[in-house]
Amino acid sequence: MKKIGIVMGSDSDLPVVEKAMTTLDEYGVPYEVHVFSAHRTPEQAKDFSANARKNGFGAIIAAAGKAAHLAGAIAANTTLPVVGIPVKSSTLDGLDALLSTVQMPAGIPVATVAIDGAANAALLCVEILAASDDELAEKLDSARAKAAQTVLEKNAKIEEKYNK
Ligand code: RP5
Repeated sequence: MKKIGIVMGSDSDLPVVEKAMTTLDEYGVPYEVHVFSAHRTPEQAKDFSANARKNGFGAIIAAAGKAAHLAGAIAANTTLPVVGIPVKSSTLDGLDALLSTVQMPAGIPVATVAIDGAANAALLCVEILAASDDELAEKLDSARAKAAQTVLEKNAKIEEKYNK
């Protein structure tokens, strides 16, 4: 199975990024984690993304806050799918990172999830791999069915309590 690359702009992003790791663990998807900054260590960020395909990666998650150009900088050097996580690490509550990550000009896509949306970033990567992996697709289907069942049970309790 291909690996997922997880890149964050600073170790201060780790508490958010950890949710992506635990989600990938749940699906048995291998990953590597790195701190590469688009502005502090741009050469390392470039080397990683430029060599990611030949190094066995299938998609890359890039998490950054503030003027968050990491996901775009990673995407500039690879045609692997790049999923951006805008991190809430500023006085602007992550809106700065959201706009910086989501507003990529045409030609260099970054699939941007919600502010701090690390679980969905990981799930999107699992779905990307599952496009050519039936076993992984079955795991996704079964997780969706389980989540639906949970909501149905909650609904039943609420209906029983309030609908006389
Ligand atoms: C961004 O600046 C990082 O992704 C982080 O979210 C933010 C703050 O970084 P630190 O100053 O905490 O290293 O580059």
